[in-house]
Amino acid sequence: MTRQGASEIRPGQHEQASLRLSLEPADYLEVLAGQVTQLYASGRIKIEGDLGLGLSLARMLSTQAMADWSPDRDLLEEVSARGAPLERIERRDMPAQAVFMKEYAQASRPVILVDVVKTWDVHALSPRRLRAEFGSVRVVPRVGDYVAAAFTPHHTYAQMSLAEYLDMLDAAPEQGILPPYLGNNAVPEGLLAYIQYPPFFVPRTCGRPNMWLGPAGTITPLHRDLVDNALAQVFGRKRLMLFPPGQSKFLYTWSNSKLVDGARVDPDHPDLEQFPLFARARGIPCTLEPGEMLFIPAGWFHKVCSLTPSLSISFFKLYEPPAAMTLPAAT
Ligand SMILES: O=C(O)CCC(=O)C(=O)O
Repeated sequence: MTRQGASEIRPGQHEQASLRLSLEPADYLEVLAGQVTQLYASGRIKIEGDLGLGLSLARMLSTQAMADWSPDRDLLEEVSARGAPLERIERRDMPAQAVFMKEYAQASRPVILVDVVKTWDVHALSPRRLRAEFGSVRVVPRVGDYVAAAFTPHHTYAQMSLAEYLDMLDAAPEQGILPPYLGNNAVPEGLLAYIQYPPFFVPRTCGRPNMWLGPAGTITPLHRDLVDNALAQVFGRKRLMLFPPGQSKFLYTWSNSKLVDGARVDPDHPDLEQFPLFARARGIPCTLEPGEMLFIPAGWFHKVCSLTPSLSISFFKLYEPPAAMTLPAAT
């Protein structure tokens, strides 16, 4: 790969390569299955050169391989605008599958399910048990200004054991300083036994679940995934602000990815001079409590802030188009 010039893929080595990724051929399938951070942390992918760029390139390969369909942003925006505008996110037990599909997934309506995570062995995922059973697992938390770097290859990462990371979990948040965040890391193999896929996703249509572990004060800035997504709160609390897909015109979106759009405006501190249309946006706040699972339909914008030390697990339905895209467009 080279920094300048038209892109060209050829076998062999570029004499001015700015980045080199090496891995065993057998691990390539693991990359395609989304195991990038884990492979890197365990030394199975070697990255010479810019780490942020290397990890993001490897992730891009996997996204490309998984989603062999293309998101239709207009359709997602149109479908979500069909019902009455949501005032708040409903909380309820998981309904029958057919009801979930019709009233939430196909209707592009987020919902908080209060009974789904209750069937997990959440004690096995407590900081104490994580340290005891998985403390030696190598992890690569985001550090620095990962909010500014979000959805770009410019992330910086630290490398440590999970036990070392857990030592930081109870640190009090410091004003204006982002704590290191173990965000969007594939759930380590041994931990999968304690996690259950949401009842409304067929597991083979999802990528590997990702974990989001961090102290109070972590932030994932406003963005949307163009895939159906479920966020399960294992411990701790998170505050979210959601915006329906149809409000993309007020949020100053940008994208360098097939499946994620960033938003340049920060809903908690909007700069209305720079982003005047944001004054017309209507966000829906909600707080995710331990044991709750939020279904985020494809295309819904969300900003996520942890209020306490927190562990969430996310499930992205990557291998199939969003449910809301399976309905015929309104005539
Ligand atoms: O929990 C977080 O910090 C972000 C989660 C998220 O953005 C997602 O699941 O799509």
